[in-house]
Amino acid sequence: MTRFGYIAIVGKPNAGKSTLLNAILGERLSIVTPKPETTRRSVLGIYSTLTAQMVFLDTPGIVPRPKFELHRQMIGYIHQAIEEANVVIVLVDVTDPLKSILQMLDDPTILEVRKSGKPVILVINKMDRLEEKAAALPIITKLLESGIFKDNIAISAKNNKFIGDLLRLIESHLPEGEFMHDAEMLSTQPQLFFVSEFIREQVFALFRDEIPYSTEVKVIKYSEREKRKWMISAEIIVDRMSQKGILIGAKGQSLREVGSQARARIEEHLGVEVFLELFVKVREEWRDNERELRDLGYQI
Ligand SMILES: Nc1nc2c(ncn2[C@@H]2O[C@H](COP(=O)(O)OP(=O)(O)OP(=O)(O)O)[C@@H](O)[C@H]2O)c(=O)[nH]1
Ligand SMILES: [Mg+2]
Repeated sequence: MTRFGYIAIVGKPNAGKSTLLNAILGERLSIVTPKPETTRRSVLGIYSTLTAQMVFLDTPGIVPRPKFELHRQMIGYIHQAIEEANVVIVLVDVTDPLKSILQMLDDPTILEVRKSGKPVILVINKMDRLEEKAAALPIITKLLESGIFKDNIAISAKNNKFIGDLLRLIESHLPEGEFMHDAEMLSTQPQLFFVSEFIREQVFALFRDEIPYSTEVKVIKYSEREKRKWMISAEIIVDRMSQKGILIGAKGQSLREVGSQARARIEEHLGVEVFLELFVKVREEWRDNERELRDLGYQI
């Protein structure tokens, strides 16, 4: 007998959802930064053992007050993942104030989880940041009072602690079923998507303030070449003219830095050498423009 199912990983921005997906897969598939709202659309990662295949959906963080159409799209991805899921993981940063964690439990996305009747696992993350592990107990007790959760477990995604136990717990809640994908397969999303994400990751890493949040990346050329470096061109899109100069930097220094860091990540992921060409384009207010968002691949 084998088990197969979809698992949605949901939670507040910065809880460590993408870090958890990467810890499970043993691969840096989903981009991680110290800034909240890094993930903007779901990232699909497949984890296979001899007895189970688990398709994880790492979702954008639950934004309580959507400001732009982009945020509404992000929330749409969370709803979609919950709808597809057989099991839902609610990931909580143990260092977050209890009040804001409890507020999250009243978010429409979590209310949908409640209504669905699907098994929900409370996963307490960042346990490495607690000197006294027992300090998590009152938080866990309070969260369990909500009656949402079937199970709970405390982990450290960053330090790979208790990930095996979590996987066993998930497996016990999965329905019986045949594998839908080859056991070696890591994702069904196109490489183009991951390439654009690795570039965006560097914009998050290297710029401050509103720049990362005003930026999107679109790959415009992707050619796999025999015996030569692969050729990738991408546009970094900003929503105001004044941001273009900041991204490029004096004598193009900043953009070159983004390019060289992103190229290293892309080469590591694809396992080939690439030539990466970046352009900065202004698309005024793209975050609030449905047509622009669709062109950038948002599909909700
Ligand atoms: N100390 C510690 N830090 C962690 C842990 N897990 C994640 N982090 C850090 O928390 C920050 C956010 O991690 P992400 O994985 O990007 O969080 P996320 O939930 O995907 O965030 P969004 O995509 O913005 O919703 C990063 O700096 C991670 O290194 C953990 O177990 N311990
Ligand atoms: Mg994320």
